[in-house]
Amino acid sequence: MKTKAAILWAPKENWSVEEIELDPPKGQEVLVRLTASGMCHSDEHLVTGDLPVALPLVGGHEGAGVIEAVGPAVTSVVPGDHVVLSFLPACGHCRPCSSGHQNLCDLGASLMTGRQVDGTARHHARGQDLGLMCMVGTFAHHTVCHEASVVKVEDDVPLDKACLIGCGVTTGWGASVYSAKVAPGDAVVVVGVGGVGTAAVQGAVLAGARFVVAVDPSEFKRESAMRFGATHAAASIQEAMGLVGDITWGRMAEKVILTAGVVHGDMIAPLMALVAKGGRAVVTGVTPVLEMDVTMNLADLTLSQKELVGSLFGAANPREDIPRLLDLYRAGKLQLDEMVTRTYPLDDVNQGYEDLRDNKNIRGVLLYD
Ligand code: CXF
Ligand code: ZN
Repeated sequence: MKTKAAILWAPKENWSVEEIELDPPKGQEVLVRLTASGMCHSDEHLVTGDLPVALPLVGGHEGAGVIEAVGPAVTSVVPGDHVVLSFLPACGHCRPCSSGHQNLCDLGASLMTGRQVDGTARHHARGQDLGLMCMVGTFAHHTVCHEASVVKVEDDVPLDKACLIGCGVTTGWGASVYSAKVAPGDAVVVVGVGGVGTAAVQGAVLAGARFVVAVDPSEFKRESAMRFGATHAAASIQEAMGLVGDITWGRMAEKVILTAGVVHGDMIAPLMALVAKGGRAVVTGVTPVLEMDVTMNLADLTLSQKELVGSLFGAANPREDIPRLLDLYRAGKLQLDEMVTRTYPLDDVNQGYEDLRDNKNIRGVLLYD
């Protein structure tokens, strides 16, 4: 069939919205008619080259839609099912999946190849095979992906909001709740309050933090974070240092979460200075893959018994946590509607990323109809 998709043909170029050829789903694959896709910063990293992947590729990895057809070996969904596309697959059978770490599913090995699990492509344009961002490619009206990448949700869930759970919201909320293990009474600092950071703020609030300090150079994002429950805001880590010292009587923050758009090794030393004795810093965010150096004071790590941990997709289990977060949304305990700053048709994907670069959006969402 033919459909429309946003393709990145070469680094540093704009997304090209064009008609593509889409093959039918094979084996365990599904055809999804997409309703919406969040515009995560990680797709911008493809453009800047911070995430080196094989091009050309269909962008987007934070989508939701309706199953239109399934391959002969699919068992978990049927046509008509509403689904959220998870940026990480969860097969449910491999060792990580079956031990409660679905975010580390072995099928994730194909994440950066841009190919289907069997190594081939279903998407084609200009006579070439196309890869898929995170094995899903949600900047398109339709896609074909593995059933491990879709999680069935209830029919009444608004898919134009549910799409955010496929990456950013789960990444941030889980960074607070699962990776940082924010506990009642903790002082928490969230560095970077775009989409992921805003979800981290919400997770910290729900977990009972007494203070949540939002750090971001953008005034718009700092003000926005206060509406999502942050108690204080600072424009830089340096500024946060004095503030956190004041409000914790010098103890500093039990939990610090770094969700900057691009994470560099020289951010770690100042980050660790915000952490209290016995506290924990969580790093989630894209880091240029060739960067090897991290600046930090090892004596502070041991003598103050601090922890520094990485977090992928908020250490969440997509099959359990995507429905859990939607339940919280329906119960009014997770704000998703308010996270969507602007919506765009697929044709305006480049405008959406310009707005992201200009710090105008907490989340931009592409809407398809
Ligand atoms: C990223 C993490 C690194 C690989 C691409 C996707 N996560 C979400 O945006
Ligand atoms: Zn993402």
